[in-house]
Amino acid sequence: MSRDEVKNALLQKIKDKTAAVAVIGLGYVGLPLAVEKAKAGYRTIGIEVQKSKVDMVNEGHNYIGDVVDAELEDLVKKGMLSATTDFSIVKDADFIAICVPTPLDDYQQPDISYVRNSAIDISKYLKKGSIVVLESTTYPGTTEELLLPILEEGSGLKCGEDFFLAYSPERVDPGNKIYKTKNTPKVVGGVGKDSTEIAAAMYNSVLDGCVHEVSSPKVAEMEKILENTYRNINIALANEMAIICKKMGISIWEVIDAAKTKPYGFQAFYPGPGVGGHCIPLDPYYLAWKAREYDYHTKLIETSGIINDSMPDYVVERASKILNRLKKPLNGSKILILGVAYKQDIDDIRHSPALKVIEGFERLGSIVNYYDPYVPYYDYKGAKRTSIKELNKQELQNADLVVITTAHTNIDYEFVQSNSKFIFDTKNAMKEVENRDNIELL
Ligand code: SAJ
Repeated sequence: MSRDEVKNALLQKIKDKTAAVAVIGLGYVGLPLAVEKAKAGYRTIGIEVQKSKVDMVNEGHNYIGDVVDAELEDLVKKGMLSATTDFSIVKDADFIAICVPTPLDDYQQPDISYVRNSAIDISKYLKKGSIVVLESTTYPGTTEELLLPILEEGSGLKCGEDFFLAYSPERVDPGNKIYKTKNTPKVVGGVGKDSTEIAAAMYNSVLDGCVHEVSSPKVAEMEKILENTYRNINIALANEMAIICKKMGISIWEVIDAAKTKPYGFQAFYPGPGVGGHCIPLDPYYLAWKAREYDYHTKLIETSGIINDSMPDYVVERASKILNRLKKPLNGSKILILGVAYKQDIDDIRHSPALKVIEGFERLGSIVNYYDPYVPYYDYKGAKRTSIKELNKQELQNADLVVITTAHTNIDYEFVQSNSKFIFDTKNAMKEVENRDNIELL
């Protein structure tokens, strides 16, 4: 088959929905994507290393907040969606999406091993006339410099002739009630025009949001890094402004609300105990690492990381001053932490700054309990912790200081205010509470 025949055959399969889809990694990105592809009519198989997740999917049991339980169950029952740990199903796959983690190692260097290992496993079974699309956030160059050679060498196929390759960054915002996988615009950059066209055709057939085509995978990789670095740096700005405002006796929260009245040229970011999640605190370091290959040091990224990473200790320092005013040493004081998830109304604690705040208090001898309705227990650095069962009057009055680190919206903050000795609110979660006598804001 000529290259055009290979391309047109794949485009036809996408058009008539006979293309077989494989999604590597069934996490907060992969499972919603697999569900959307199956809903669009493509028989979809998720390849997941964790057997427990494979079993849950095959039993029709959902484990991702952004996926509708009944939809997943129905798709599995109909045979449109299934999961496996076996990569050999790639031999029958026409569209293969890689949605695996791209974490940092202990030295803040990219850990690209999940992407590399997925590519190696795919290359063993990759068939002629298929397309591979990487969705994981990564440094510019990953698709062409890392993925492409592994797929060609392992399969003996030629990219752009026998198979196609593209990058299309995931844009999942866990817990976002408005923007989901289906209605969020998608950027696509292929290795050559044909790869871009094929990848765009697949996303257009599945998603409602617009598909924005760019000239190369590098552009798509870099735009995703820009999205998240933009957030990281602006959060650092909000944090630094909060520190300055405190010194000047100005409310940062009032300042931001005032700045927000500007209808153009300003987007509000808010200070907090630090930056959590699996993207914002990590992704900028993928760029910082790659930039050094070009003898460039990303000063702004490094500085924003230093500011954001200093916030947990700043929260502990501020709390110690509050307790000092109450004539209570930090050492031996009872602290109740409200919220350990990395952001409101979700159950994910990855890189959550609240965990570092708790560590900071305990290092100075405080006795710390936490309450998080989304996180009944967690393991952190080998220590298991359990949330207090109920946020009742006794638990609140028991605490010398209540520290709000995650602004969950399902907490009765009026009740918290009227039953606590003192509250340090680092997220302005209590903005609707009238009586401010025992509340201090970051
Ligand atoms: N945070 C602040 N101040 C702010 C905004 C956020 O302190 O003004 C903190 C949050 O509390 C959280 C962290 O920063 O700890 C990250 O917050 P986030 O809202 O960026 O949440 P993520 O990381 O779950 O989702 C982000 C997406 N968020 C939004 O676009 C709103 C988006 O950047 C990416 O699509 C996604 O990560 C990803 O997977 O890359």
